[in-house]
Amino acid sequence: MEMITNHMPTAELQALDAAHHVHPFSHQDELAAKGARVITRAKGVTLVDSEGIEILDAMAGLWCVNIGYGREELAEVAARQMKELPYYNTFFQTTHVPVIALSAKLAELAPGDLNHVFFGGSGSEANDTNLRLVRTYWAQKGKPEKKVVISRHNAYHGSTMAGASLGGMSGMHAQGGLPIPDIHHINQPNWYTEGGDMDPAEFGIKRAQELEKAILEMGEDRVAAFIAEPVQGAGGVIVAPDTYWPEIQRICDKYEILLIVDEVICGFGRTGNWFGSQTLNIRPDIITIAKGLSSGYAPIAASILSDEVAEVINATEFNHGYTYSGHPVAAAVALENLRILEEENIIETVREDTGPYLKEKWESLADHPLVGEVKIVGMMGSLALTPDKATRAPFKTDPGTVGFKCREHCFANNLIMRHVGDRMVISPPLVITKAEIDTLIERARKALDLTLVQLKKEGLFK
Ligand code: PXG
Repeated sequence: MEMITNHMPTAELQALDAAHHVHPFSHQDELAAKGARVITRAKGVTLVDSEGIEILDAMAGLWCVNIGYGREELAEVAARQMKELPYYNTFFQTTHVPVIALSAKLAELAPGDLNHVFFGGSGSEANDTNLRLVRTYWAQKGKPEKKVVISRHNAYHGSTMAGASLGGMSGMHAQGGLPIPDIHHINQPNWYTEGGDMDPAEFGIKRAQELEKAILEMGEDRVAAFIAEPVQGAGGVIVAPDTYWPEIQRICDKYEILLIVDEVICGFGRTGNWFGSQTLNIRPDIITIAKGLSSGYAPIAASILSDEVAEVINATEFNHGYTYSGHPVAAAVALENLRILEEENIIETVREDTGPYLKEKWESLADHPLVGEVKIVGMMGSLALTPDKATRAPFKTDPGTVGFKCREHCFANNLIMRHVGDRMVISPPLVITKAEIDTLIERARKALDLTLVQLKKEGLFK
């Protein structure tokens, strides 16, 4: 890629950024002292920074740029839609062509009888919608007391009051008075850190049965729904043992509660099928979608409801909606993104070709002295770092310290790989080629090597 320099020098951009831009999930002062890396353009899986340096984006932005960067078709569709109808709402007895077409397309793609789409602008908004919606659903059915939503520790469902409350991130709950009432968290199916001496299959059942226990303790007449990601993303790409989801499904079938599957990361090919629910054989009543819906080219999200849920909600006025629900430009961009995913067989390629290739290469990192566990489903993977493979021990320092060091080595070597605590995670654009996968693995191994050298020096690895 040729370098473009139609911007201020990097240092000036960083100074202005530090002076006026408040970053999400960041310690502002520490970041300001260092200077944020300025990203100026991107193509395929490659970002370019303000110094012209190319970076392999193994996170697809924030798990979202599924079709890769730089697809002109989406820019053209957006421009065309902006000229024709840049905005209109669907609140007061009106609708428009992009939102109609996208709703119908999503009904066709979504599993089972998930046929009814309520739009928002972000995954957080869609989960806010879900919370109000399931409570409204039960109130409509004459059961206003059924309002508790059960979720899981270390889940991520967004950053709004409802999203962060539904999520199970302790750092988020510690700020701003969360969680809001009537959200209950059970333990996550993270065998590696919490499984102790149990074998994974037994542990999976045990963790799933915490749902049943919670329902029985609170009373079925108080529980509205259970919400979960098929594979926990922001929690560290935690893949539940095989026994977990069938048991969760059995419990959801047995008791009268709704199952909300948060497909914000797993949707649109990430796991090798259109939806994570298909990969893991889950039958949701509601799914949350965002991110890959537009490959991040426009902010758009949705809740997709089953026929039965929609039937109940449709019989009343649901007093809920966002200015940008079903935004015509975002909807048109999403449709074009779905067309590309479909016509270029991108999801099939992940399932049958590049996904298995990435899996083989990613799993080859298991021989590294720092790596205690390797997980991968489709194109989302994780490595658990440990000073002692045999015992799966944590490091003798604050959780996340080592993960952060490894992440710094990745960043310095032009690989974007995130850390969640002491797990390293990847979620590359689905269009990543085999040659690019080789580069990803090479850089990841180099970062692990450099981390190991550093840890030995610091006495954190013997
Ligand atoms: N559900 C899931 C499963 C998500 O991963 C959301 C909901 C919220 O979506 P919005 O569009 O409101 O952000 C998410 C978002 C990270 C990271 O660091 C992950 C997300 C967002 C920001 C950072 O891994 N996931």
